[in-house]
Amino acid sequence: MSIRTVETAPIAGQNPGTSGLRKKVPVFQAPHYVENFVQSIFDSLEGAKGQTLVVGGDGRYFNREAIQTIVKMAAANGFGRILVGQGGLLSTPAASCVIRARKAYGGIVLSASHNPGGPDGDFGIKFNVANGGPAPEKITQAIYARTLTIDGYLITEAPDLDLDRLGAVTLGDATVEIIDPVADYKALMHTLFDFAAIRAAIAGGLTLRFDAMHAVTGPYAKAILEDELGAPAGSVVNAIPLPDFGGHHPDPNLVHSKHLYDLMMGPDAPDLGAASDGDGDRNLIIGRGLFVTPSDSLALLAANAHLAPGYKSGLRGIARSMPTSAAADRVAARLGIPAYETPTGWKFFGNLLDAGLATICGEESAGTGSNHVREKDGLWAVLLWLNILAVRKQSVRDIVHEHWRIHGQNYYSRHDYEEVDSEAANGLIAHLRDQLAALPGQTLDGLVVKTADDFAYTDPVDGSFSSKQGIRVIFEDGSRIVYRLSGTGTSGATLRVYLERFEPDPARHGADAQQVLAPLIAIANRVAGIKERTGREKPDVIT
Ligand code: VG1
Ligand code: CO
Repeated sequence: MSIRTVETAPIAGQNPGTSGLRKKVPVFQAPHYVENFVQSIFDSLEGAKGQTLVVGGDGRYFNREAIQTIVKMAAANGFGRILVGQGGLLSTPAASCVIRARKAYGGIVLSASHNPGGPDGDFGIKFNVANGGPAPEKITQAIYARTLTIDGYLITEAPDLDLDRLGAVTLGDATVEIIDPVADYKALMHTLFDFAAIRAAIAGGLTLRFDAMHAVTGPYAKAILEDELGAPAGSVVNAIPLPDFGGHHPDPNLVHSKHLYDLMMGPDAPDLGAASDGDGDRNLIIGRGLFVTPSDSLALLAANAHLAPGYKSGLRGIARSMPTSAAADRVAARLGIPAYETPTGWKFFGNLLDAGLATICGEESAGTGSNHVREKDGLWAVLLWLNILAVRKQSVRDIVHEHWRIHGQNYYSRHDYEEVDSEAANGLIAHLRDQLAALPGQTLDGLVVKTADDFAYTDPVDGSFSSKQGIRVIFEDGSRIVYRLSGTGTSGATLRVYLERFEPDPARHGADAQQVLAPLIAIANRVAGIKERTGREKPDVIT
């Protein structure tokens, strides 16, 4: 088998965002597009010769084609062993798990996560490092820099591999092994959760519905929730991964999981409703009659984690992304452990987890996870919830209300304006930056601005510095408005407005968040001039 060197030229725009390089499928299908980016990854690595690389994706359109190319390039670039999930599948948390369990050098994960798939949908490529987590900014910046100068790539001349047949084959000097995508992950879950207790609770009548949204989590959820834990067949729905996710948007929020929400609010609701996204790293949690905001879910999981065997000795610390509500901080304060506030994106949790500073991390965007891998993990969150329900033998609603009584409630919502004109969105943020100095001390609709800034973060472990991570306007009463532009979209800009208000009084808990936050929403719209600058009357998605 020969290795071919192919001449190429730089392609503009191969700049990884919040979570890897994401573009429309036709962009990735253009000549040399995948090859340039993948070679730029390999060119940015040191000491990869002879090492193990993990490759897999969420099964979306173009997954298999991209994997064939990547495997042939990895072999040509000197990797000794390439592990590929059967059928080209590996959820993001499972990829992280396999990288760690098999002591790989790193992994390439193909996914555009919650973005739609199909021929006109989105695709993405992400590189993860040896700890199993997304490459830190230092590396993604080096990869991008390389894409601007690249002039050639290496690829093994070979017929396509059979991605469906388990076992090892030789490709040039490398061995390619097709592995069961679920096995390592399932084994890890067994070390963390009390499967016997959950199984007993389910046998005793605890009911659940898990919507895999025709994305990658289906096989994992079937194997664990139905086969291992005994949930009746049909508890996991939309379990077969499809290249176009069945035409749906695999984003487990209240818009795209409305059917699940309606079920959970209706008379036939099971005890727990959950869903995961395209690549399996997000989770939606709905109790019977009660949606649990991701920020609250993080706080609740942290407060109750000790009920699961993997966390029985307690947590070292809790980390959340800056826009995530401060509910988790209240738990950390009560437990007497540190709380960390990082920029958006899981890559910022890696150092805290590696250094043992934090045990549980989470984001308001429906991502929660722990030190068991270095990605957020949708099914892990569902299992931890089930473990808690099995031990506490209370409803989700009762557990949440009790949590609020102890800690207070952080009312929270995010408003997204999608596909906004990029110039208008950048102008809006610039306009906010211009106001930062003048805002503190001002009274807006009766609320006094305490501080206003552009969030910047210095990593406490390696000192790396990230600036311009979101505009914060914080009021005297602790209420908060955060504005930032998405780093995962593929067309135009997405403006995210995050709103939060703390309510200590139990008599006022459990009200409608949009109503409670209405005064803050009005201020947020006015200060940023959202209507004037974007032409939008209302957000596209409210979560
Ligand atoms: C979004 C979320 C962020 C998450 C990221 C990747 O980023 O806000 O919290 O880490 O998606 O998640 P942004 O830049 O669009 O706000 V996933 O499940 O898309 O890999
Ligand atoms: Co995802």
